[in-house]
Amino acid sequence: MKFAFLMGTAGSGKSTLVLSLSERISSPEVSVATLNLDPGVRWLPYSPDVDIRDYVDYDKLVEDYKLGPNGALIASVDASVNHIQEMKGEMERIGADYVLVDTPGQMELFAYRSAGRGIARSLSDGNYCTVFLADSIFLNRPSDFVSVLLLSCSVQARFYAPQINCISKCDLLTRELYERGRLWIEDPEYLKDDFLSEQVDLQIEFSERVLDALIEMGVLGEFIFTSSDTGEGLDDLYAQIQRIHSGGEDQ
Ligand SMILES: Nc1nc2c(ncn2[C@@H]2O[C@H](COP(=O)(O)OP(=O)(O)OP(=O)(O)O)[C@@H](O)[C@H]2O)c(=O)[nH]1
Ligand SMILES: [Mg+2]
Repeated sequence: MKFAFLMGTAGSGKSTLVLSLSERISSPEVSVATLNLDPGVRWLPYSPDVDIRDYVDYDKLVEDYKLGPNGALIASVDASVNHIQEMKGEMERIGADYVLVDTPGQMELFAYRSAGRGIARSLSDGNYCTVFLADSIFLNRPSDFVSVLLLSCSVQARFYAPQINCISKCDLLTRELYERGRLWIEDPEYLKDDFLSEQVDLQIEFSERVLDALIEMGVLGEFIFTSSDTGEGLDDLYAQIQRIHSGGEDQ
């Protein structure tokens, strides 16, 4: 089983992409299972084959420990670790070729707590990649996009797994923003020019160094524009997942 963990900014379209990508990948030859790891989610656009909510009761944690919404989410994600073997057993019984994993809306709960990486590694026996979704709204301003590049890097640094970056919901971009975004990704010098012209004096040196480091790390040039609405980029995304899993890049 090959796992892809979808992570990204809140509301970036992770759950919807689990549905659209699973529909795109599924065929008589290729089977796909879905796994929901968001313990607090009320409604999902798909019916998960395996669901953390069957093991961890978010509402009960709120009640029993008098936790606020974020405290209960943290406790829920941490409690998920105790159920890895049961979820793994369920996944093995299903025996799909690919498992698409939906993660909590509050990205930091999964990405930045040790529970997240532990769950990813144990569930998949290290056979996983991460898919980072940057909402297309972050293409509105150069500084927004640079911030989301930093987020993408931080996920990469945490999981240290092969990572695919996507600009999600690209159908919502105006033609102008879409083309400017593509230009930024294809030639970082355009992003640098636009980014630096947006900064005020004191920020320029710091900003330039941050962006130079991102460019040097090669984070740009690897973003796929995806849309669950129009299906744009889904074939590319699947091809990248296949390439990672067949190319010996597994962790
Ligand atoms: N136009 C458009 N809307 C989308 C797309 N993908 C998701 N949405 C909408 O964006 C909203 C959030 O989508 P979700 O799939 O719930 O996003 P999420 O990242 O799982 O959200 P959280 O788990 O709450 O962080 C919903 O209203 C979706 O219908 C897309 O490709 N295009
Ligand atoms: Mg979601």
